Amino acid sequence: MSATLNGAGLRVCVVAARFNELIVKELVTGATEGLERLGVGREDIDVVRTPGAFEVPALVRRAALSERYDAVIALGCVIRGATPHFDYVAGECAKGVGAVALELAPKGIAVVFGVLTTDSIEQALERAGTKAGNKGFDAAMAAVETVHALRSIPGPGQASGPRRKR
Ligand code: INI
Repeated sequence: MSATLNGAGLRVCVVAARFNELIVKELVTGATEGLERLGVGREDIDVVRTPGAFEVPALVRRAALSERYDAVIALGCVIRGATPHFDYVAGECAKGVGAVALELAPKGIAVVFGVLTTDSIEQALERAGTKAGNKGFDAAMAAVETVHALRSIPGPGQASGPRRKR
């Protein structure tokens, strides 16, 4: 069965870090263009910025719990340096966004991860609209598809009970 990629009527929050802005601004553009291409209204897309990727999960959680959005897209760019900082920032960001995705799944709200974690700025550029597509655009596709996938399954208290064998 093909994926449902109709974004008409959905409200989406894009949470994007400002760190590595050269890259992240391309991800934000990719995400908003992707959402609009799927039918999400321009007025139904909000973009919220955070200082860095470490702060992204907190804003993602606030947006997801606000009851204003059907989907939240996390964007950022963490580039591996000579220090272990990379692992802490990238790890906390991925863990935090993942935790919110699971927390909000029962409510049918999609939370998707479009944060680049790369070894070099070249690799990041490749994934921000040059050689390897645009991870922000991909995240937009994933957000709309995931909203529909989540809502194709009844949430807690919505099912009519398990089918019984006759
Ligand atoms: N934030 C990023 O988004 N990307 C990075 O590559 C990065 N590095 O390399 O340090 C980064 N650091 C900032 C961090 O996300 C927080 O904003 C900061 O630690 C304040 O909490």
